[in-house]
Amino acid sequence: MTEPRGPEAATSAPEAATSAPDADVLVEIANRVATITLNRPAALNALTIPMKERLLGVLHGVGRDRAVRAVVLTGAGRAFCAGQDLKERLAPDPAPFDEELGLRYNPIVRALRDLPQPVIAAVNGVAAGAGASLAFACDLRIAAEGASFVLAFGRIGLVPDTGATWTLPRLVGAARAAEIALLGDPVSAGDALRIGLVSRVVPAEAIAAEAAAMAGRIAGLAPGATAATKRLLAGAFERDLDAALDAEAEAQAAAGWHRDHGEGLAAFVEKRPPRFSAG
Ligand code: T3D
Repeated sequence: MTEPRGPEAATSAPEAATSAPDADVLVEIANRVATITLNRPAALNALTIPMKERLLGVLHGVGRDRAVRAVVLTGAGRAFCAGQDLKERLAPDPAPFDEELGLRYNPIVRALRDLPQPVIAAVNGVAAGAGASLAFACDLRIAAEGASFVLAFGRIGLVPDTGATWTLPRLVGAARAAEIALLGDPVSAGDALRIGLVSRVVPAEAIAAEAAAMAGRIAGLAPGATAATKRLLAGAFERDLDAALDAEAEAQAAAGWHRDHGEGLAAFVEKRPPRFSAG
């Protein structure tokens, strides 16, 4: 079990250290769970260029940290994330969209996908624009009762990005995705639960504990098998049945040879909790 870490202790993954409590991206690693908090509450955690670069660095650092078994992504204050900082875009000479997406947003989505650890989006409040897209890119989504998802892109003459046109239909189906993306109406937490966009809705005051408990359960599992399960699920809609069966068989063969499988079997017959390895 890892102790809570400050910058001085995060030697294996320096990007994963919190530089200061007022940093715009916070990361706390405790009990084998990395909690990443978008931290610009006055701007509803809208994403600036430095913030996106920091988030990407943190994700890469966490991905390399074999002591971390699960990740929680959440927002400080009343919002999860209001997407792109629109005031930054109004500054003289803003970054071109292809650069912004190619260098920053899309690598964040790829990093979320490529992390071996499952990522839980703890959607504590509104998730708008690319903020919603980030939540969609996570492996699991839970929401606070007052949270909502808004694909606000159309209102400002933009198209959904940061993976939303790919993730959303896979999460809720084509018909609902079309309504959410084309009309841009907020999806309440209750509706998100009903259509399968989130898997749980909890009172606002319980969301951090709920996410920590879920992450803690994942952190107690065999990390190699968990990473393989994440990969299999992420690729599910890209494979036909034959390919899925082959991918499962290949992953299971690897899991079956791993000492964690032996430990799981031993723990079962000895009626004790398993002690899985670090990766
Ligand atoms: O490079 C690229 O740009 C490409 C990528 C684009 C991806 C995108 O994300 S585009 C979509 C960007 N996001 C939006 O369009 C959402 C804008 N925000 C809103 O629609 C609303 O703020 C919310 C629905 C999210 C919440 O509404 P509400 O009434 O609860 O809060 P508010 O009063 O609108 O906002 C509170 C403060 O946060 C306010 O600041 P102030 O006036 O008190 O100083 C507001 O300006 C600020 N804020 C909210 N969203 C953003 C923001 N500041 C900068 N950027 C924002 N996106």
